[in-house]
Amino acid sequence: MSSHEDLQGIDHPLAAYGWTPELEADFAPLAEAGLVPGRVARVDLGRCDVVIADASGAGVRTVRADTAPVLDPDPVNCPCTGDWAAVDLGAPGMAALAGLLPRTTAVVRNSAGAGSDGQALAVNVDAVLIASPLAAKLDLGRIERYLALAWESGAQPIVVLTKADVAGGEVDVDEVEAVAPGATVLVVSAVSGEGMDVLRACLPATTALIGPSGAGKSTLTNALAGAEVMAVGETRQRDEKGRHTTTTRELIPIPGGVLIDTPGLRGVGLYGGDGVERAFSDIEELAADCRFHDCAHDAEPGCAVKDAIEEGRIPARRLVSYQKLLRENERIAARSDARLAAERARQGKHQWKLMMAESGKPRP
Ligand SMILES: Nc1nc2c(ncn2[C@@H]2O[C@H](COP(=O)(O)OP(=O)(O)O)[C@@H](O)[C@H]2O)c(=O)[nH]1
Ligand SMILES: [Mg+2]
Ligand SMILES: [Zn+2]
Repeated sequence: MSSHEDLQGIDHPLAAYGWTPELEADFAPLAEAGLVPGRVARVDLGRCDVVIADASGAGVRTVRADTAPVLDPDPVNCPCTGDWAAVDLGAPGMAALAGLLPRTTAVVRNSAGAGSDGQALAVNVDAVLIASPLAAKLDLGRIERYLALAWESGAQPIVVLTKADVAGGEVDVDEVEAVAPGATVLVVSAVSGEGMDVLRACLPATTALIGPSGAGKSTLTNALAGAEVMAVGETRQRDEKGRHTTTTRELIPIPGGVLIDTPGLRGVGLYGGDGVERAFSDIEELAADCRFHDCAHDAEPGCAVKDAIEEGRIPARRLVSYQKLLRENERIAARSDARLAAERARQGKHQWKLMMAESGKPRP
């Protein structure tokens, strides 16, 4: 993960967007093939905006590109804001994405609905800012859920308690730090400027901003960008007929890197992985001292987690929250196993058809 300083060392207009010498080296064969590197700034149906070096090679420009060549049956693997792409500027009709570079990190949620599809919210990010407003009563359970999602992405989570100006100086940072082991907790106000310098100093090359709608994400983005780049107070976008449109996630240049502002999410379902274990590393560590290795921390004797709760070292609420998120993750894992099995079955059929075409009759 690159710091601002590392990036300033390379002479490429996309360096301001997080392009590194390592990426440049990986890209060399694609450049040989006449493709140019670009960073996906936003994605719409079948199209995306991608930032590439301009003709002078000193600045950048944004081009519209067709995403059809890189669409994938699994929505998680479809182009997402933050992807590094190989762009074919000479494709017939309009520029097209010819490939996506392997991702370093991905913030993925279980998309709403009954299916088991995941949805990538932001990829190739170094840090995930979890915005939580001090204007309302702190929702620790929600912060824990966002932390599990952030840890699972592979990026470093940072909890940002926003709207400090309306909190009246009564912010219990300790209480939030207790639910965020391994993460930094900051208190900021985009209105008074409190904490903004500390936040700026924490930001790596690429940062994603997540949190419920109204948390002050777009206001924070504007403050960090030093310009009104995102509409404030807009929780959902509608098209001219008043229908809700695809929610947009935008890549915004800020001094020293880029920020991905996400629209307020109704819910963030977890999408498997070990993010919950990492978000609850305090409980995981205690559990290692339980007498039974498969202790459910319920009524077993010698339970180190229950002991910690009784002694007031962790709140009972936190154990309930941990177990709830673990169960949710197990459910989605079971569903995606079923989906993978179905996919494999389909692929099997497809292979069989191909073999039949070759030999004229099905193999036994
Ligand atoms: N007092 C105060 N209000 C804020 C602050 N940041 C955002 N707001 C207000 O909170 C509302 C939601 O902000 P917005 O940035 O749109 O939140 P988003 O939905 O997370 O993008 C708007 O009315 C903002 O003016 C802040 O630091 N202090
Ligand atoms: Mg917003
Ligand atoms: Zn136990």
